[in-house]
Amino acid sequence: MRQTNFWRGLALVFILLAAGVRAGEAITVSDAWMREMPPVVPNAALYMTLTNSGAQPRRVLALEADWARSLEFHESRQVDGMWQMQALDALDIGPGEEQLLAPGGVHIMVFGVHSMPRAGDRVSVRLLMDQGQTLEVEIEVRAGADASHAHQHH
Ligand SMILES: [Cu+2]
Repeated sequence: MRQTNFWRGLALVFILLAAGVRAGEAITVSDAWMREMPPVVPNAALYMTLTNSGAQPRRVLALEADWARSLEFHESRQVDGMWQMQALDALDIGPGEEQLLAPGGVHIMVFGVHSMPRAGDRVSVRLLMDQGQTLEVEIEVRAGADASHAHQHH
């Protein structure tokens, strides 16, 4: 009887571990990109789509990249005809929801770029998740000096 309980307990542990792994994989990232900026510009903006296919709300707590000093979630908003950006503490993605990070809306701001990536490069950023996981995301660098969203107000 004691043996049976032991094995049952062990089986439960494995089920919980498997559930934990699944929860960590519930967030997927697609279409991650940034626009190449002139080398003199120290900042850049990243865009991507985050999908939560799990049953739990998830949160991205922080962001890291080896090629920049710091990263933050930002939200662009038009207030009285002027574009303003506000830093967000974290990014929430509800169960079954999609968060579209795109120009003119929520985006990831990159500060203190050590060396501006060039069009065609691939760089990576790390998303630090609420349950301690880290999601490594590959960013495609696209050409085009679109000065309209050059974040010169930083
Ligand atoms: Cu910004």
